[in-house]
Amino acid sequence: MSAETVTPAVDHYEAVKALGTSPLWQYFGELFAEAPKNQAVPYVWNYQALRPHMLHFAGALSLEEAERRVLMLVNPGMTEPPATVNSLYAGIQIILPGETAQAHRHTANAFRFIIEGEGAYTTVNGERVHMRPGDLLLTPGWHWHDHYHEGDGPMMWLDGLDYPLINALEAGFFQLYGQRSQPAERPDDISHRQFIHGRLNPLWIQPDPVNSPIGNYPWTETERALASIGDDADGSRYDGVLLEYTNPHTGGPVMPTISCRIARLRPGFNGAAHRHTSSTVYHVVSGSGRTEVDGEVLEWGEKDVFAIPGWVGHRHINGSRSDDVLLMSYTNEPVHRALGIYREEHLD
Ligand code: 1HN
Repeated sequence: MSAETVTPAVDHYEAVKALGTSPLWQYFGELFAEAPKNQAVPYVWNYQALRPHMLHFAGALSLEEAERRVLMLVNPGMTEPPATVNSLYAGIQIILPGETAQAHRHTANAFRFIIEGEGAYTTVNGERVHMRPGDLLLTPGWHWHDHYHEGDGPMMWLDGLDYPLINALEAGFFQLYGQRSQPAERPDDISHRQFIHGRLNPLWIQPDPVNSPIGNYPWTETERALASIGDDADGSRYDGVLLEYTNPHTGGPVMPTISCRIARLRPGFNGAAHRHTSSTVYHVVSGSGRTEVDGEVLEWGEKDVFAIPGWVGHRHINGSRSDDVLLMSYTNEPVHRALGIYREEHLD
């Protein structure tokens, strides 16, 4: 036997790990998948099942105890942190007569789509914006907002926010106003009244570079637009008569990260199937139908919310012979387009 000393084998994997590195070849397939592998799954939230619990919490929890009385619509594939689809969140909020949801602001962009009740308003940067069912209200990032209900009966709406994206970008800030309500400093509903949706714009308003200046897109105008198109338009073979709520200054989406839309699926509409990288949350304003997604069928009815994650093939169907389906939706498509990563594929 020689007296040679045996040099212990160096574990290069351990050594490079201790040096703050990682071999790319062990991660390559995961980091560079052939196509996106989304965490979110297609899912339907049943409004009629949730409603009694919303009413329960309205009685059980005051707005002094909860910043906002909201049930988050959490995608089973995206529980930590909770999100509804990849970059977007949805929740159902309830407020009772006489209550104030205190004034605050955050860098996340938000909108509300009113589901039921009347007589509440949101004050957004000093403007009182009144809510009626079907209205779309905007609270773009860093705008002060508080809600007050001066009507009768509970008021419920869908909240949509982009906080999953804003937090992923580490750009989340939040601030309380310091008083529960902001003073009304501008005439009520003025932002809606002084814009006729991009066709007549007040020239004294300095455009905000990214956000629509309109506080409320009232349902009466949305209905009028759909009625004016009537049955004469071709519509999209995927989404029927699909309209985008626009920023009157740019013609683009209402906020930089969220495009809000309304679609009419005529009786018997049988959409073509496609998939796209952007993710979408839908709210059924009226009617009922189904969405076929890769190997699965989502059945949805009035006031339900459903999620279609990115790159999931889907087809919308209105099985009714007599009734329209009206679908409000919001999507992160503007983010994908701005970054040059939007892709869409026809299936069938
Ligand atoms: C928020 O500020 C509201 O202002 C609703 O009504 C839902 C969800 C997450 C973060 C902030 C509101 C919210 C929210």
